[in-house]
Amino acid sequence: MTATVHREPDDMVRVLDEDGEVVDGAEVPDLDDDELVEMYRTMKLARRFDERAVSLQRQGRIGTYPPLSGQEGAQVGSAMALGGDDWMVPSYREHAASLVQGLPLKQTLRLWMGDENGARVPEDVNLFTVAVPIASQIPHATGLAWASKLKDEEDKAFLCYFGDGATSEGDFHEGLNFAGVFDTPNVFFCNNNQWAISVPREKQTASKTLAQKAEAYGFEGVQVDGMDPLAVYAVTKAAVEKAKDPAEGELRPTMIEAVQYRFGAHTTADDPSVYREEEEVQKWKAKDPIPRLEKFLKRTDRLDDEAITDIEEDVEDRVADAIAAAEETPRPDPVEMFQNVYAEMPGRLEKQLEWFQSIRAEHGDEALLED
Ligand SMILES: Cc1ncc(C[n+]2csc(CCOP(=O)(O)OP(=O)(O)O)c2C)c(N)n1
Ligand SMILES: [Mg+2]
Repeated sequence: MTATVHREPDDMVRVLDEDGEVVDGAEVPDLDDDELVEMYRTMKLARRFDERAVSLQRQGRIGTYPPLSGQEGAQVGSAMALGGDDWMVPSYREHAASLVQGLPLKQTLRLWMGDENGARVPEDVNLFTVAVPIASQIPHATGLAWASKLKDEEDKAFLCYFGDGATSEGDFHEGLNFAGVFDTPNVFFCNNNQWAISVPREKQTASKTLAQKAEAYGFEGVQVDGMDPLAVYAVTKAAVEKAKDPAEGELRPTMIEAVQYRFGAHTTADDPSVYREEEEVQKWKAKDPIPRLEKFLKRTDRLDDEAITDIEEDVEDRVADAIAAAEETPRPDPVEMFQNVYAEMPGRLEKQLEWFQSIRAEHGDEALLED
């Protein structure tokens, strides 16, 4: 299996072609029928969740939302490759990966509805909180993995997600450099979705691939077709295994560049038609990971139209339940904005809180909250 990560950085790993056929020489990863169908179901759930979340934002029921459509294969494929003791360190678009790791969809909705409690990860879920400052989670992931190594744990890998844009940040280089030097059990997973808001991949770096940047830090970088969930699963699994149990003379970390596309806007605050051509979007939509896996599962008799209808009904219900649960949750008290930032509130924040309480007393909560 580790052969998957030992290759040239531009030798892209593929299992399924755009028609869901297994490409020549590729091996379907070792997942049983139920797991393969579960992969499909989770990708469909993520897609439907995404559509509904964008619609909720348009209706004013969510503040801002970063859509993931197009990226389901990379998220679900990689997250399914983690074992029960492994950790996930996300960026801000990993709603599907976080779901696989155990974060309820309701929590993701609460967060983007502006409730910090949405970022409260359940105690038994090995997941870090959403990181919006680009690349800031990368040194955190290296630190976590280093701490684990210093404690001689040896049974945990730390998977960290970030975007193509993040590879231009100092934190990316510092995080990967330390990972190489301290030989930490990390998997750095770059979701190269071709755009960093309006900045295209070509403006991000003159390097031929993003994966090759890992070579400068002494460990493997590998490209994978990020719209092929089976290829993503295989590569991530191999990288996780290497992180925990490297061969003689081999370093633990790997950087995976998952080449993919975001079909929608960067966030609901963005209009992508201003900076990219519809033709480009259509070109990538032909690579959609969901019909690709569906065709493969149908052809190999693991899925039929009846099962797909059942999955679609189940997905609809689960998304509706998550939305109802999120909307039924009592709104947080506005003073929570001031809490949980510092262990001890600094004077200037105390002053702002006092001022906030005074205008609240003067005008009443009705004037502060939207309808
Ligand atoms: C340090 C920092 N600088 C700028 C921003 C504003 N910002 C938010 S998302 C983004 C683009 C990130 O692109 P990429 O890393 O490719 O991730 P993607 O959103 O495409 O998944 C920028 C510049 C930020 N959040 N943090
Ligand atoms: Mg990007």
